[in-house]
Amino acid sequence: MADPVTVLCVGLSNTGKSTFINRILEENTAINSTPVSVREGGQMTAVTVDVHEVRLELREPPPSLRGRVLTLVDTPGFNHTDLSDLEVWQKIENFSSKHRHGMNAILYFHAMTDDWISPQMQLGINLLAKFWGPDAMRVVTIVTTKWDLVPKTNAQKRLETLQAGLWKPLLDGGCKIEHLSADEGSSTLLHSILEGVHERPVKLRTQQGLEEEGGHATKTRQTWQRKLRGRSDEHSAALSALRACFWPEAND
Ligand SMILES: Nc1nc2c(ncn2[C@@H]2O[C@H](COP(=O)(O)OP(=O)(O)O)[C@@H](O)[C@H]2O)c(=O)[nH]1
Ligand SMILES: [Mg+2]
Repeated sequence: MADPVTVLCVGLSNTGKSTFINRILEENTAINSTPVSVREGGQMTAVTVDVHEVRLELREPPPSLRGRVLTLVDTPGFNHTDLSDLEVWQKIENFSSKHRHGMNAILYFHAMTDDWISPQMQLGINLLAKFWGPDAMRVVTIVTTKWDLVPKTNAQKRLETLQAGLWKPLLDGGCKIEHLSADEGSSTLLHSILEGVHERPVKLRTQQGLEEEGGHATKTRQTWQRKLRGRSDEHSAALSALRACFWPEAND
């Protein structure tokens, strides 16, 4: 049987990853797939705690993908309410390292309503660039969402700032950008991504034999593990402080 085509969706929480996947599910034939949870009306409830795979058959696949199962992978975002950035990354890393075919496409979601470059946004981009490596940029597409919630000129300005700064290393590596409209467009976008899908999927660099890179990748990995652990500690400290504030008796 032909290998499945795997599309990994990553990005901060609340950027529209699960909504995108659910729209595709509505329009195609799902195989063993249940919809993924979406934040109702943008409420701050915690959703998508685990990496979640949905498998489906496309109603009208591009000719090169006929007869192949499509797997869409939803992931919890950085800045998650209930998970530290380290836990989020470990879940993504764990999933990717078990997925022996690698990823045919990686979609990095960005909400145009996010009007500042948060540390988590920076972290997500860095992990993408460092761990998937420069060769992976050929399968990465930045998907921008929530255009309907921001005045067009503001969004355009934000986009230019991101392209010239935070996203530049990805774009220089050949990563593409697609804009997703709120009401329609998920299937159109998926089709355009699948038409350019690479037969040579990418794997996490850590999977490819660290010795090839003369230990450089190991060092990169250790540095990022340290940074993530630092963020994880901050997260735990913040939660303890909140707990102490709201439920002081719990600390007695
Ligand atoms: N207005 C608007 N809301 C959106 C759009 N995309 C997603 N949402 C809403 O944003 C919230 C977060 O979406 P969700 O898919 O759960 O984000 P995730 O955390 O990245 O999976 C939900 O309430 C969605 O209905 C969009 O393009 N426009
Ligand atoms: Mg989600």
